[in-house]
Amino acid sequence: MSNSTPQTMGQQFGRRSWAEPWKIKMVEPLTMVGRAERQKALVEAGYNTFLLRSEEVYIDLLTDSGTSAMSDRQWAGMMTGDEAYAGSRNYYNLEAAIRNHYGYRYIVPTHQGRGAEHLISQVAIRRGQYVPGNMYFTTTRLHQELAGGVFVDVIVDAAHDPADRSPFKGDVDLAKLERVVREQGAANIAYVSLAATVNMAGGQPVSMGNAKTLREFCGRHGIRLFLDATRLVENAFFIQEREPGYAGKSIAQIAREFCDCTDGAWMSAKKDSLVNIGGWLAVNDWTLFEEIRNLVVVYEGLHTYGGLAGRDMEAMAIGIEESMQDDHVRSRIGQVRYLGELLEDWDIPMVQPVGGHAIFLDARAFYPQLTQDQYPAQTLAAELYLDSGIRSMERGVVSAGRDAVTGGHHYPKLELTRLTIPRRVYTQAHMDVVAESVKAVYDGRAAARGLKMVYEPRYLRFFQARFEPL
Ligand code: P71
Repeated sequence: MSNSTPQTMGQQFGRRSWAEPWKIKMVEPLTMVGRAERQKALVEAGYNTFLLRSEEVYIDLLTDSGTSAMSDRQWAGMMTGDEAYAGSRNYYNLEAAIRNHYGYRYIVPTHQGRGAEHLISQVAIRRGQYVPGNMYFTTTRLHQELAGGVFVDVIVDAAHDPADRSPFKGDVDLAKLERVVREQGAANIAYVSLAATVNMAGGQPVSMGNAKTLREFCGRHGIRLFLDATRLVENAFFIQEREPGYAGKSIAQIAREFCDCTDGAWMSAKKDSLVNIGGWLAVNDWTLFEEIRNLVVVYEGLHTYGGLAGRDMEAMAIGIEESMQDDHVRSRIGQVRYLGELLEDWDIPMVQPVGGHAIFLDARAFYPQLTQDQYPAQTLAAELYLDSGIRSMERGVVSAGRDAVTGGHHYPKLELTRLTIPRRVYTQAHMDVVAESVKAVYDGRAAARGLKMVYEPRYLRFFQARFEPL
């Protein structure tokens, strides 16, 4: 949307009032269960919110992944699905939307983000190579490790401190990156893995300045720079808001400028792109693309569908267009901030500044009586569910998993419980309910005892691990 388009009534008339740029056409009833049933459900789920049935949940803030509401245009697009095995017209629409908005030359669809992570890791990492990145993400790091890579965190220190209010806590620390390159040699760096925004840091953005510096640095050393574009649209909003020189540019212009600093990207379209399933991998280099296109048929499907139905690709193509509209992004991040402001008024400890997709409660500050071996963030997620049926997600020591070499726990500095806001799904009144429940759990914090893990799966343990109260 161009900047000359009138956006909100507030912007037209200088009024304070503000509202979502959509109205609701179809509703889905919520289910609410009583406290005794919640207690029972929690025990049956092994105190793991991933193991609850969604019918036992009142307000579902587990994730913003695949949980957004599609628009009427997207649903109409679903009906135009061309379910051909090869060369579906919806694939070409998707390719055009990605080329237009993200700017990459060669594209394969994948069933979701981790399908794309698998492919890029297999084609771009040689066993023993290093992969520096701006903080780990669970599935991203696992695929890098399964391909024989060694992930190295090179994010700025501020990212590890929930109270630090720096505007771009997703930035790569160039001194850290330089050190890895110097010590290991450029030939032993598979690529730089840049996520925008940084999920595990609290949805924190990367500045355009940092992306341009990385472009220059990687170019100089002959290292490729790949982007995790999963929440790039939200990153673009923060650049527009916070970085000098970008206030007059649209989200779409900023997103494109950011991608132009990189050699390719993987995407979980289940976030920014407003679909319930889908992803893609895109690169500019033809030789690399040939390898990707060859591998995609082994793991996902033919290179013109990559595990998706034609209708899914159409919904994604339309979702990409909608996701880039300034009004939409402002409304989406505005809702997250609204919840953040309610909690801040009550001095609830959380990651600051509030990021793009979620509130990240600081479970260490909630429960100073618990060590990380007693799983404070997992405990907080369980307490929130018990209080009000709100489902959140642990993002602490359970998510961090074990060291691939020593087998010991990773102990991340950040021990967080994430309240993730789906796009276009809940109203401001739901946010009020959430805030009051968080406040009630905070008021009862002294009674928390923590949990012990009684079952631990080998990969991505947080999904299926089971716990019991201490
Ligand atoms: C989120 C998810 C979904 C998820 C994944 C793992 C554990 C728990 C929940 C997925 C992402 C992501 C980024 C930055 C790649 C993926 C994988 N996030 N990069 O936050 O946030 O995409 O789920 O489509 O495979 O709840 P995928």
